[in-house]
Amino acid sequence: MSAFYITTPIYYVNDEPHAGHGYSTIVADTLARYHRLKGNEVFFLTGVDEHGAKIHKAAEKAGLTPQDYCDKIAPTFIKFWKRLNISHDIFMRTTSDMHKRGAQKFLNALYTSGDVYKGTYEGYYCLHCERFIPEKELTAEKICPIHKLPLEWLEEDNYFFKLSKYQDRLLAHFREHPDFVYPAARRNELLSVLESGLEDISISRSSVSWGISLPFDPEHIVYVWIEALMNYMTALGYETDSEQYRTFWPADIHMMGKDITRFHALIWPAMLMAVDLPLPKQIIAHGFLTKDGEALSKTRGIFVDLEADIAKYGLDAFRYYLLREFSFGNDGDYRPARLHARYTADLANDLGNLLNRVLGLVNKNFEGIPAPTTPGEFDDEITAMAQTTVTTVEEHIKAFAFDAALETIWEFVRRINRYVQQTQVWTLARSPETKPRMGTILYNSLEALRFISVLISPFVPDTAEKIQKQIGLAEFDTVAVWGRLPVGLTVSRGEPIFPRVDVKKQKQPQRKETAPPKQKKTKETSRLISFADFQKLDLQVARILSAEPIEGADRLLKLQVDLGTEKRQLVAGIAEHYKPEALVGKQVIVVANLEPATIRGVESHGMILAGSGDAVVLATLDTEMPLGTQVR
Ligand code: ME8
Repeated sequence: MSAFYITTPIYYVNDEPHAGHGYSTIVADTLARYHRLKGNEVFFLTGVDEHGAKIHKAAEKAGLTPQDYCDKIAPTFIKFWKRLNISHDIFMRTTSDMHKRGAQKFLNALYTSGDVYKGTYEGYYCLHCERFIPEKELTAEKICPIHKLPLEWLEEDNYFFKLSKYQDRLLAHFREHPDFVYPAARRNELLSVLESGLEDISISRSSVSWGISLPFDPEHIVYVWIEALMNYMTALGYETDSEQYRTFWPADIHMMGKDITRFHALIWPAMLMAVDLPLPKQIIAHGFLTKDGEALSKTRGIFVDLEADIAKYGLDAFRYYLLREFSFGNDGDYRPARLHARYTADLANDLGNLLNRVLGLVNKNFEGIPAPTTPGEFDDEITAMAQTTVTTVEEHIKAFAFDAALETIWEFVRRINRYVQQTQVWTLARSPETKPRMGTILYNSLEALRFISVLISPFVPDTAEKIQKQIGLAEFDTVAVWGRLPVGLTVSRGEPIFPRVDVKKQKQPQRKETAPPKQKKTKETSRLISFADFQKLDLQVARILSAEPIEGADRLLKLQVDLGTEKRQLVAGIAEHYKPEALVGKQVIVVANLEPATIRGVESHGMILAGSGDAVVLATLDTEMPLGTQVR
C-alpha cells in the first residue's frame, strides 16, 4: 500500500461554486476513488481560498465582514461537494488557525532562506485573477486576458521573492521530470515562459487588509496566492511536522484548470526549493468547461444549469457525461443534448438494460445465482476480455484519458450484451439439457457485471453500488478477479438503475423478452440492425432558425437549428435544392447524437434527415410537434 495525495485548487469564495469547479473536483474525486480501489492510502484535499482583495470586495458588496462572508459562502461549497458525491478527506479553509499558523511558519522559513527582499511594485492588477499582469500579456485596452475585465493600476511597497534565482533549477527539474506537468501543451507553454526568463515576484500587499500578516513585518499582508499554495502543506499538519504531513507530502497530484498552472508549476516549486522541501510530483491541468464556446463565469453570466440536469438524469449520469465526453486537457462545450444521448445510449440502454435483463432471467429461471457448470462458446473470450479490460482501463487512467477508460469499459458492456444475444440465453430455459448452459451464461454475465461495477466505481460510485446490491452482494466487492461471485446469492431486480428519461415524457415502446423469429441466413440479414442499435439514434424534432451559404462550397448550407433544450449549428448538403430563406422556420428531423465534424471549416453538430434521390426533400412530421420531441 502506498500513500497517494491529491488536491484540487482551493476555490475563491467570492461567489458560490459552479460546474467548472465541479468538473475539477469530480476528476480529482475519480482519481482519489481509483487509488483507494487499488488499496492505496489516499488523502484527498479540496477547499476554499478565503483571503485577498477580491473576497474583501465581495464581502463589502454583501454588507458583511470578510469573515462572516466567508462563513456564509464556504458551506455552499461543502453542500455542492455532497451533491456531487465528492469523497474528500479534508475541506480546507484558509481562515482556519491550522492554516494561518502553518503559513506563518512557511513564510518565516522563506524569509530565513535569504530569498525575500523589500522593494516597490507598480503594474496592472487583475482582481479576479488576484495577480499582476506582466507587461508581455498587456493589451492596449488593459483588459485581463482571462476575465476580459478592466485591470487596476497598483503601486505599492512589497516584499519580493527571488523567483529569478530558481530559473535554472526549474528548467532542470522540467527536463529531468518530463511528467512533471501534464498535458504536453501546458508543459511546453511553461517551458517557454521559463526559457524567456523569470522575474522576481511580489509576495505581499500593503494595500490589502484581509489576509495573513507577514511574521517578519506585520504591516504587510501576504499576497493571497503565495499563502493559498501553502495550504497543500498546512492542511496535512506542516506546522507541527505531523505524522500525516510526513506520510503524504510531497503531493502526488495537484489537479487544476489550465488557468493556474504558472502558480503551481513555477512559483510553488521555487518556493519549496527555497525552503528545501520536496516538490509535488505532478501538476495536472484540464481544459475549461465552456458554454457555447465561452468559459463559465458567474460574473459574466455564463453558466451550466447542472441542478436541472442532475435532477433529470441523476448525478452519475452527469459525472459520466463529463468524464466520458470531454477529452481531458482540452476545453469541452457542455451540451445537455449530448448528456441526454449518452444517458440513453450508454447508461440506460447498454448498461441498465443489460443488468435488468440478466437479473430478470436469473429470477425467472433459477433460485439464486446459478453455478457455472457448463462452459461453452464465447466463455473464454469473455473472461479474457474481463482481464484485458481491467489492464487497459488502468493504463488509460494513468494517462488521464478518462474518456478512453470509459469507452474501454463500455466495449466490454456491449460485448456482454452481444454474448447474451449470440447465445440466445433466454431460449435455453426450455429443456433440462440446456438449462445448465443457461445458468453458466447468466453466471458469466453477472460476474462480468460485477467486474464492470468495480471498474466504473471511481467514475459513477452510486451506480456501481446499485449494481452490486441488485446482484445480491451485501458488501461492495472491489476485487477484479474472475470467479469470485458467489453462487446461490439471491438477486433482486430492483428499479432500473437508469430509468428512461424522455425530454417530453413520451411513452417508449417496450421490448419483449422473446426469441427473435427464426431467419434464414441470407444476404438480407447482414443488413439488419438490432432494435438496440436503432435506439442509439437520437432523432429529434428541430426548427431551422437561420440558413446561409458557405463560401466556396456550392452544395452546402450552414444552419442554426433549435432543439428546444439547446441551439445547434450544422452543415447540410442541400444548397442545390433549397434556397436559404425558404428553410427558415421549417420543422425538420435532426440526428442529434452524431459526432461533431468540421465540414469545409464549419463545425457541424448533427445532421438533418432528407429523402435523397434525384431530388432532395427534407423529412418532416405530418403535423408540427414540440421541439426536441424524440422521433422513433
Ligand atoms: O484560481 N472549467 O480559484 P478559482 C473547468 N483560488 N474548470 C474550471 C472552470 C471552467 N469553466 N472555471 C473554474 C483560484 N474552474 C485560486 C486557486 S489554489 C492554491 C488557488 C476550476 O475559484 C479550475 O480548476 O478561480 C480552475 O483552475 C479553478 O476552478 C479556479 O478556481
